[in-house]
Amino acid sequence: MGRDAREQFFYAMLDAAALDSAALLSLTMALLDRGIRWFQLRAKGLSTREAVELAQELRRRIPRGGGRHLLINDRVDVALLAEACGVHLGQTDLPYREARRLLGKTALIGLSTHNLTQATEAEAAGADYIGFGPIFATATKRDTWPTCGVEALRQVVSRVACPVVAIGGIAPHNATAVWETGVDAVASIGAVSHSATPTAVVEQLLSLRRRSDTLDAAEATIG
Ligand code: 3NM
Repeated sequence: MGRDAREQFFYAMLDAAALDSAALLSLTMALLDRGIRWFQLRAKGLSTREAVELAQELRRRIPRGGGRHLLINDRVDVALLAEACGVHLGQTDLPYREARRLLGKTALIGLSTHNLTQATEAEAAGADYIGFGPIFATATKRDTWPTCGVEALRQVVSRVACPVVAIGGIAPHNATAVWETGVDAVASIGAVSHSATPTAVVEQLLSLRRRSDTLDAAEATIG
């Protein structure tokens, strides 16, 4: 991913537990149309065969090039079979080093982290980016770590050099505080997937980022 993750700002989570395949594919197309370029398939409830088929469908819709990236949550086998760009791994998934051995040097590997120690370890291991969360309480992932809050996120953003993606309970009503930490991107499942107008929610999240940038610039001018 390198630093170009900083150009992206919204990291789309395609969760097969939140959307059926048709809705997931149609959301993907709508987000691609709006210029979103980072996508992660989270196919935890699907059989291996279903996960591979869905990943391959997504791959056809998210071809390489133009800065578009498809990553697969957890499943290195699915990523390889779908010729995805890489994987996103949690703390109890395959270790970074083993995933790198299977996927090779050019694959992208993102790591989920939940505190500063994990974040600095993930960066030292070589993660292309880290996910950090859950920032706020979320009903989407019940087996996750305690909420971290925005202050912990701010600390992580200031201490690691690799791109940081914030996740967990992020929605338009609380996103400004998240953007103000200087985080590179936000990810959301619930607020986007459960909305009747998911792309409008993404636009709102992105416009809150622009607004927090404008406020920063104004504060710097005022001193
Ligand atoms: N990972 P929401 S939280 C998939 O903290 C996932 O690593 C998390 O929450 C982590 O639906 C989470 O509120 C669920 O966007 C995403």
